[in-house]
Amino acid sequence: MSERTFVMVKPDGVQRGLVGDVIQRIETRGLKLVALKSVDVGRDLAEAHYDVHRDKPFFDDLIAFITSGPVVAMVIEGPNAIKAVRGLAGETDPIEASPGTIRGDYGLDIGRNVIHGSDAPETARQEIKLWFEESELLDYERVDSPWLQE
Ligand code: DAT
Ligand code: MG
Repeated sequence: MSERTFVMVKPDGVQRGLVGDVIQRIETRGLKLVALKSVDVGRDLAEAHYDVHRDKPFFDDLIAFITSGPVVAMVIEGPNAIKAVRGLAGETDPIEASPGTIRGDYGLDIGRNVIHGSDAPETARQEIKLWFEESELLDYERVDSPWLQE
């Protein structure tokens, strides 16, 4: 079943020059880029995005981090895209993330974990709506799709 997910390269990933690597992993996995933009995240957008974590002790640090520099925001589509991207990302805490995952290859600290990916279909819908206008989401087929899916 094809689905869409919201993906973000966080400010640490942008500053460390990891945007291309993250996108390459997503593309070569066979997932489709539906939308892509750089965003200077303001406080309102950051708080809306992380609203579910508002009461957590790390909330203020999380907002400070995510507003500390540009991010790259994406909508990614494909079969089980949510699970596929979460798998590419690895565990939330990079120390627990397997080598071969983005966080396992590039992270050491839970507060600098390079990438965000939506965790469920409803969250994905909310996050895509929060970050993108409907007109920014492209509708096209990858020419290699018959070679990616039976
Ligand atoms: P994920 O990003 O894997 O979906 P999450 O939604 O639980 O993880 O948390 C959102 C972000 O908040 C996470 O990427 C990093 C930060 N975070 C989570 N738990 C944390 C903790 N215990 N201490 C510091 N930061 C934390
Ligand atoms: Mg999450």
